[in-house]
Amino acid sequence: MSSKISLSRYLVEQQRSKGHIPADLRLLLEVVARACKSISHAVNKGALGGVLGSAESENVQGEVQKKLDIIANEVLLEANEWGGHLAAMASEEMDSIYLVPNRYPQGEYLLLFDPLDGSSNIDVNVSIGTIFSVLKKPEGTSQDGTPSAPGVTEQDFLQPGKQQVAAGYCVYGPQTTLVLTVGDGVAMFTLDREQGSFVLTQENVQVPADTQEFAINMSNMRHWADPVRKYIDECLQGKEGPRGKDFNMRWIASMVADVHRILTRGGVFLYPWDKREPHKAGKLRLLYEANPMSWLIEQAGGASTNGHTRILDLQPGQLHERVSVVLGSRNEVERITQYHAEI
Ligand code: AHM
Ligand code: MG
Repeated sequence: MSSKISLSRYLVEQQRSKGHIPADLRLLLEVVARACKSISHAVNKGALGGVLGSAESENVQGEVQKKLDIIANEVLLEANEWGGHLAAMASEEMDSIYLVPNRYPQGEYLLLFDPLDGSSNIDVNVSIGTIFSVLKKPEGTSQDGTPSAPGVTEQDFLQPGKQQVAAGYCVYGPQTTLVLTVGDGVAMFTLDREQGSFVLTQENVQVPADTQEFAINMSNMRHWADPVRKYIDECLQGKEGPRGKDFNMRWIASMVADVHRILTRGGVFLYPWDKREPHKAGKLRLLYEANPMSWLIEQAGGASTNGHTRILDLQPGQLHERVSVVLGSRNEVERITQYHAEI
Protein backbone atom coordinates (compact mmCIF):
# COMPACT_ATOMS: atom_id res chain seq x y z
CA MET A 1 0.00 0.00 0.00
CA SER A 2 1.33 3.45 -0.86
CA SER A 3 2.18 5.75 2.05
CA LYS A 4 1.73 8.76 -0.20
CA ILE A 5 -0.96 11.18 0.93
CA SER A 6 -2.95 12.63 -1.93
CA LEU A 7 -4.59 16.05 -1.77
CA SER A 8 -7.99 14.30 -1.59
CA ARG A 9 -6.93 12.24 1.42
CA TYR A 10 -5.36 15.27 3.11
CA LEU A 11 -8.59 17.23 2.70
CA VAL A 12 -10.78 14.35 3.92
CA GLU A 13 -8.55 13.95 6.99
CA GLN A 14 -8.64 17.69 7.68
CA GLN A 15 -12.42 17.55 7.43
CA ARG A 16 -12.70 14.51 9.71
CA SER A 17 -10.18 15.15 12.42
CA LYS A 18 -9.92 18.89 12.69
CA GLY A 19 -13.24 20.14 11.39
CA HIS A 20 -11.47 22.83 9.32
CA ILE A 21 -13.15 21.91 6.06
CA PRO A 22 -16.87 21.53 5.48
CA ALA A 23 -17.71 19.05 2.68
CA ASP A 24 -18.53 21.81 0.18
CA LEU A 25 -15.23 23.57 0.75
CA ARG A 26 -13.38 20.28 0.30
CA LEU A 27 -15.18 19.78 -3.02
CA LEU A 28 -14.35 23.34 -4.05
CA LEU A 29 -10.63 22.88 -3.32
CA GLU A 30 -10.55 19.57 -5.21
CA VAL A 31 -12.16 21.25 -8.21
CA VAL A 32 -9.65 24.15 -8.10
CA ALA A 33 -6.82 21.60 -7.93
CA ARG A 34 -8.25 19.75 -10.93
CA ALA A 35 -8.44 23.00 -12.87
CA CYS A 36 -4.80 23.73 -11.95
CA LYS A 37 -3.80 20.32 -13.30
CA SER A 38 -5.47 21.18 -16.55
CA ILE A 39 -3.77 24.61 -16.68
CA SER A 40 -0.46 22.91 -15.91
CA HIS A 41 -0.92 20.63 -18.95
CA ALA A 42 -1.67 23.63 -21.19
CA VAL A 43 1.38 25.50 -19.85
CA ASN A 44 3.57 22.44 -20.40
CA LYS A 45 2.56 22.10 -24.04
CA GLY A 46 3.67 25.67 -24.76
CA ALA A 47 4.33 26.28 -28.44
CA LEU A 48 3.23 22.70 -29.27
CA GLY A 49 -0.27 23.52 -28.01
CA GLY A 50 -0.41 26.87 -29.80
CA VAL A 51 -1.01 28.58 -26.45
CA LEU A 52 1.82 31.12 -26.41
CA GLY A 53 1.62 34.76 -27.41
CA SER A 54 -0.83 37.59 -27.05
CA ALA A 55 -4.61 37.23 -27.24
CA GLU A 56 -4.76 40.75 -28.75
CA SER A 57 -7.15 41.86 -25.98
CA GLU A 58 -6.93 43.90 -22.78
CA ASN A 59 -8.29 43.21 -19.31
CA VAL A 60 -10.19 45.76 -17.18
CA GLN A 61 -6.89 47.13 -15.92
CA GLY A 62 -5.68 47.89 -19.44
CA GLU A 63 -3.11 45.08 -19.44
CA VAL A 64 -2.61 43.09 -22.64
CA GLN A 65 -3.89 39.55 -22.14
CA LYS A 66 -1.92 36.50 -23.18
CA LYS A 67 -3.65 33.49 -24.71
CA LEU A 68 -2.85 31.50 -21.60
CA ASP A 69 -4.38 34.17 -19.32
CA ILE A 70 -7.67 33.61 -21.10
CA ILE A 71 -7.37 29.83 -21.30
CA ALA A 72 -6.59 29.59 -17.56
CA ASN A 73 -9.51 31.88 -16.73
CA GLU A 74 -11.92 29.75 -18.76
CA VAL A 75 -10.64 26.50 -17.28
CA LEU A 76 -11.28 27.82 -13.75
CA LEU A 77 -14.77 29.14 -14.61
CA GLU A 78 -15.87 25.95 -16.37
CA ALA A 79 -14.51 23.64 -13.68
CA ASN A 80 -16.17 25.53 -10.85
CA GLU A 81 -19.55 26.67 -12.13
CA TRP A 82 -21.54 23.41 -12.02
CA GLY A 83 -20.53 21.69 -8.74
CA GLY A 84 -23.05 23.46 -6.50
CA HIS A 85 -20.39 24.68 -4.06
CA LEU A 86 -20.09 28.25 -5.36
CA ALA A 87 -22.27 31.34 -5.45
CA ALA A 88 -20.00 33.41 -7.70
CA MET A 89 -16.44 33.99 -8.89
CA ALA A 90 -14.23 37.02 -9.52
CA SER A 91 -11.05 37.10 -11.56
CA GLU A 92 -8.24 39.51 -12.32
CA GLU A 93 -9.04 38.91 -15.99
CA MET A 94 -12.77 39.78 -15.83
CA ASP A 95 -14.36 43.23 -15.50
CA SER A 96 -17.11 42.13 -13.13
CA ILE A 97 -18.13 39.16 -11.02
CA TYR A 98 -19.28 35.89 -12.61
CA LEU A 99 -22.52 34.48 -11.19
CA VAL A 100 -23.07 30.75 -11.22
CA PRO A 101 -25.61 30.18 -14.05
CA ASN A 102 -29.22 29.57 -12.91
CA ARG A 103 -29.25 26.04 -14.30
CA TYR A 104 -26.80 24.97 -11.58
CA PRO A 105 -27.34 24.85 -7.80
CA GLN A 106 -25.88 27.74 -5.80
CA GLY A 107 -23.44 27.21 -2.97
CA GLU A 108 -22.29 29.53 -0.19
CA TYR A 109 -18.70 30.19 -1.27
CA LEU A 110 -17.07 32.91 -3.37
CA LEU A 111 -13.95 32.06 -5.37
CA LEU A 112 -11.45 34.75 -6.43
CA PHE A 113 -8.42 34.14 -8.61
CA ASP A 114 -5.56 35.44 -10.65
CA PRO A 115 -5.78 32.66 -13.25
CA LEU A 116 -2.20 33.01 -14.50
CA ASP A 117 0.08 35.20 -12.44
CA GLY A 118 3.39 36.31 -13.91
CA SER A 119 2.01 36.76 -17.42
CA SER A 120 5.20 38.42 -18.66
CA ASN A 121 6.99 35.10 -18.06
CA ILE A 122 4.63 32.86 -20.07
CA ASP A 123 6.41 33.12 -23.40
CA VAL A 124 9.92 32.88 -21.93
CA ASN A 125 9.35 29.56 -20.13
CA VAL A 126 9.82 30.92 -16.61
CA SER A 127 7.66 29.83 -13.63
CA ILE A 128 4.11 31.20 -13.52
CA GLY A 129 1.09 30.21 -11.44
CA THR A 130 -2.54 30.40 -10.39
CA ILE A 131 -3.45 32.22 -7.16
CA PHE A 132 -6.82 31.68 -5.46
CA SER A 133 -8.78 32.86 -2.44
CA VAL A 134 -12.05 31.56 -0.98
CA LEU A 135 -14.57 33.62 0.99
CA LYS A 136 -18.01 32.82 2.34
CA LYS A 137 -20.93 34.80 0.95
CA PRO A 138 -22.03 37.07 3.80
CA GLU A 139 -25.37 36.15 5.37
CA GLY A 140 -28.17 38.24 6.81
CA THR A 141 -27.87 41.99 6.60
CA SER A 142 -25.40 44.05 4.67
CA GLN A 143 -22.95 46.43 6.35
CA ASP A 144 -25.40 49.35 6.34
CA GLY A 145 -27.93 47.24 8.27
CA THR A 146 -30.38 46.62 5.39
CA PRO A 147 -31.28 43.04 4.46
CA SER A 148 -28.75 41.71 1.95
CA ALA A 149 -29.90 41.50 -1.64
CA PRO A 150 -30.89 38.11 -3.01
CA GLY A 151 -28.18 36.63 -5.20
CA VAL A 152 -24.61 37.84 -5.11
CA THR A 153 -23.27 41.34 -5.62
CA GLU A 154 -19.78 42.75 -5.97
CA GLN A 155 -20.16 44.07 -2.42
CA ASP A 156 -20.17 40.47 -1.11
CA PHE A 157 -16.58 40.08 -2.34
CA LEU A 158 -15.31 43.16 -0.51
CA GLN A 159 -14.26 41.37 2.67
CA PRO A 160 -10.94 41.82 4.47
CA GLY A 161 -8.41 39.04 3.86
CA LYS A 162 -8.67 37.82 7.44
CA GLN A 163 -12.11 36.45 6.51
CA GLN A 164 -10.71 34.04 3.90
CA VAL A 165 -11.62 30.40 4.55
CA ALA A 166 -9.02 28.96 2.16
CA ALA A 167 -6.21 30.36 0.03
CA GLY A 168 -3.46 28.98 -2.13
CA TYR A 169 -1.56 28.95 -5.35
CA CYS A 170 -0.27 26.50 -7.87
CA VAL A 171 3.15 27.22 -9.33
CA TYR A 172 3.93 25.85 -12.81
CA GLY A 173 7.70 25.53 -12.69
CA PRO A 174 10.19 22.65 -12.97
CA GLN A 175 7.56 20.91 -10.80
CA THR A 176 3.90 21.80 -10.50
CA THR A 177 3.28 22.48 -6.82
CA LEU A 178 0.00 23.34 -5.10
CA VAL A 179 0.31 25.28 -1.84
CA LEU A 180 -2.70 25.55 0.42
CA THR A 181 -3.99 26.89 3.71
CA VAL A 182 -7.36 26.42 5.33
CA GLY A 183 -6.22 28.24 8.47
CA ASP A 184 -4.27 25.36 9.99
CA GLY A 185 -0.76 25.96 8.64
CA VAL A 186 0.54 25.62 5.10
CA ALA A 187 0.85 22.38 3.14
CA MET A 188 2.54 21.75 -0.21
CA PHE A 189 1.52 19.13 -2.79
CA THR A 190 3.56 18.13 -5.84
CA LEU A 191 1.81 16.99 -9.00
CA ASP A 192 2.66 13.36 -9.75
CA ARG A 193 2.06 13.30 -13.49
CA GLU A 194 2.12 9.49 -13.71
CA GLN A 195 -0.62 9.15 -11.09
CA GLY A 196 -2.37 12.34 -12.17
CA SER A 197 -2.71 13.51 -8.56
CA PHE A 198 -1.25 16.05 -6.16
CA VAL A 199 0.81 14.34 -3.43
CA LEU A 200 1.57 15.91 -0.04
CA THR A 201 5.28 16.75 -0.01
CA GLN A 202 5.55 19.22 2.88
CA GLU A 203 3.41 20.05 5.90
CA ASN A 204 3.72 22.77 8.50
CA VAL A 205 5.76 25.03 6.19
CA GLN A 206 7.66 27.69 8.17
CA VAL A 207 9.24 30.93 6.94
CA PRO A 208 12.42 31.69 8.93
CA ALA A 209 12.10 34.97 10.90
CA ASP A 210 15.46 36.25 9.58
CA THR A 211 16.79 36.36 6.06
CA GLN A 212 19.59 37.73 3.89
CA GLU A 213 17.57 37.73 0.67
CA PHE A 214 15.21 40.35 -0.76
CA ALA A 215 13.03 40.46 -3.87
CA ILE A 216 12.12 43.75 -5.52
CA ASN A 217 12.12 45.16 -9.05
CA MET A 218 15.27 47.31 -8.73
CA SER A 219 14.59 49.12 -12.00
CA ASN A 220 11.95 51.14 -10.13
CA MET A 221 14.39 52.37 -7.48
CA ARG A 222 14.26 56.02 -8.54
CA HIS A 223 10.48 56.00 -8.09
CA TRP A 224 10.34 54.50 -4.58
CA ALA A 225 9.30 56.26 -1.39
CA ASP A 226 12.01 56.99 1.20
CA PRO A 227 11.35 54.08 3.63
CA VAL A 228 11.75 51.48 0.85
CA ARG A 229 14.80 53.27 -0.53
CA LYS A 230 16.42 53.30 2.92
CA TYR A 231 15.74 49.59 3.52
CA ILE A 232 17.14 48.44 0.17
CA ASP A 233 20.06 50.84 0.39
CA GLU A 234 21.07 49.32 3.73
CA CYS A 235 20.79 45.80 2.29
CA LEU A 236 23.02 46.81 -0.63
CA GLN A 237 25.70 48.15 1.70
CA GLY A 238 26.14 44.58 2.95
CA LYS A 239 28.74 43.76 5.60
CA GLU A 240 30.14 47.29 5.48
CA GLY A 241 26.74 48.90 6.15
CA PRO A 242 24.46 49.21 9.20
CA ARG A 243 23.07 45.68 8.74
CA GLY A 244 26.56 44.15 9.03
CA LYS A 245 25.76 41.30 6.63
CA ASP A 246 25.62 40.71 2.89
CA PHE A 247 22.24 40.36 1.16
CA ASN A 248 21.35 38.40 -1.95
CA MET A 249 18.70 39.58 -4.45
CA ARG A 250 16.18 37.57 -6.48
CA TRP A 251 13.38 38.86 -8.73
CA ILE A 252 11.47 36.37 -10.85
CA ALA A 253 8.65 38.78 -11.82
CA SER A 254 6.11 36.08 -10.98
CA MET A 255 4.73 36.68 -7.49
CA VAL A 256 3.88 32.98 -7.18
CA ALA A 257 7.47 31.96 -7.81
CA ASP A 258 8.93 34.66 -5.54
CA VAL A 259 6.52 33.75 -2.71
CA HIS A 260 7.23 30.05 -3.25
CA ARG A 261 10.93 30.69 -2.74
CA ILE A 262 10.17 32.65 0.44
CA LEU A 263 7.97 29.85 1.80
CA THR A 264 10.77 27.42 1.00
CA ARG A 265 13.84 29.24 2.33
CA GLY A 266 12.79 32.66 3.66
CA GLY A 267 13.23 36.14 2.25
CA VAL A 268 11.31 39.34 1.87
CA PHE A 269 9.23 40.40 -1.14
CA LEU A 270 8.35 44.02 -1.90
CA TYR A 271 6.11 45.49 -4.57
CA PRO A 272 5.71 48.94 -3.02
CA TRP A 273 3.81 52.02 -4.07
CA ASP A 274 5.96 54.14 -6.37
CA LYS A 275 5.84 57.50 -8.10
CA ARG A 276 5.20 56.17 -11.61
CA GLU A 277 1.43 56.13 -11.02
CA PRO A 278 1.06 57.97 -7.70
CA HIS A 279 -2.73 57.65 -7.61
CA LYS A 280 -2.44 53.83 -7.52
CA ALA A 281 -1.71 52.21 -4.14
CA GLY A 282 0.60 49.68 -5.81
CA LYS A 283 0.76 47.26 -8.72
CA LEU A 284 -0.56 44.07 -7.16
CA ARG A 285 -4.23 43.34 -6.61
CA LEU A 286 -5.52 43.10 -3.05
CA LEU A 287 -8.20 40.47 -3.57
CA TYR A 288 -6.52 38.14 -6.07
CA GLU A 289 -2.85 38.37 -5.10
CA ALA A 290 -2.06 40.16 -1.83
CA ASN A 291 -4.75 38.62 0.39
CA PRO A 292 -4.20 34.94 -0.44
CA MET A 293 -0.40 35.30 -0.40
CA SER A 294 -0.50 37.25 2.88
CA TRP A 295 -2.57 34.58 4.59
CA LEU A 296 -0.23 31.82 3.39
CA ILE A 297 2.80 33.77 4.61
CA GLU A 298 1.20 34.48 8.01
CA GLN A 299 0.14 30.85 8.36
CA ALA A 300 3.80 29.94 7.83
CA GLY A 301 4.94 32.32 10.58
CA GLY A 302 5.83 35.27 8.36
CA ALA A 303 4.26 38.74 8.14
CA SER A 304 2.62 40.90 5.49
CA THR A 305 1.88 44.63 5.39
CA ASN A 306 1.29 47.51 3.01
CA GLY A 307 3.96 49.38 5.02
CA HIS A 308 1.49 50.69 7.59
CA THR A 309 -1.31 48.17 8.05
CA ARG A 310 -1.49 44.38 8.10
CA ILE A 311 -2.77 43.45 4.63
CA LEU A 312 -5.32 40.98 6.01
CA ASP A 313 -6.96 43.82 7.99
CA LEU A 314 -7.52 46.07 4.96
CA GLN A 315 -11.16 46.67 4.03
CA PRO A 316 -11.35 46.49 0.22
CA GLY A 317 -13.24 49.32 -1.48
CA GLN A 318 -13.36 47.80 -4.96
CA LEU A 319 -12.98 44.45 -6.68
CA HIS A 320 -9.80 45.27 -8.61
CA GLU A 321 -8.21 47.38 -5.87
CA ARG A 322 -4.41 47.55 -5.82
CA VAL A 323 -2.14 47.57 -2.81
CA SER A 324 1.47 48.05 -1.82
CA VAL A 325 2.92 44.72 -0.62
CA VAL A 326 5.75 43.83 1.77
CA LEU A 327 5.75 40.20 2.92
CA GLY A 328 7.99 37.40 4.11
CA SER A 329 10.43 36.83 6.98
CA ARG A 330 8.91 38.45 10.06
CA ASN A 331 11.90 40.46 11.34
CA GLU A 332 12.56 42.09 7.96
CA VAL A 333 8.87 42.97 7.47
CA GLU A 334 8.84 44.51 10.96
CA ARG A 335 11.95 46.56 10.14
CA ILE A 336 10.37 47.89 6.93
CA THR A 337 7.16 48.73 8.84
CA GLN A 338 9.24 50.63 11.38
CA TYR A 339 10.94 52.64 8.60
CA HIS A 340 7.48 53.57 7.26
CA ALA A 341 6.46 54.80 10.74
CA GLU A 342 9.68 56.84 11.17
CA ILE A 343 10.24 58.47 7.80
P1 AHM B 1 0.19 39.81 -13.57
O1 AHM B 1 -0.85 39.30 -12.60
O2 AHM B 1 -0.40 40.61 -14.67
O3 AHM B 1 1.09 38.73 -14.04
O4 AHM B 1 1.09 40.90 -12.76
C1 AHM B 1 1.59 40.58 -11.49
C2 AHM B 1 3.06 40.32 -11.54
C3 AHM B 1 3.55 39.65 -10.29
O5 AHM B 1 3.49 38.26 -10.42
C4 AHM B 1 4.98 40.11 -10.20
O6 AHM B 1 5.45 40.16 -8.88
C5 AHM B 1 4.93 41.48 -10.81
O7 AHM B 1 3.75 41.52 -11.61
C6 AHM B 1 6.10 41.75 -11.69
O8 AHM B 1 6.10 43.08 -12.07
P2 AHM B 1 7.28 43.76 -12.92
O9 AHM B 1 6.95 43.46 -14.33
O10 AHM B 1 7.20 45.20 -12.55
O11 AHM B 1 8.58 43.13 -12.50
MG1 MG C 1 -1.00 38.47 -11.05
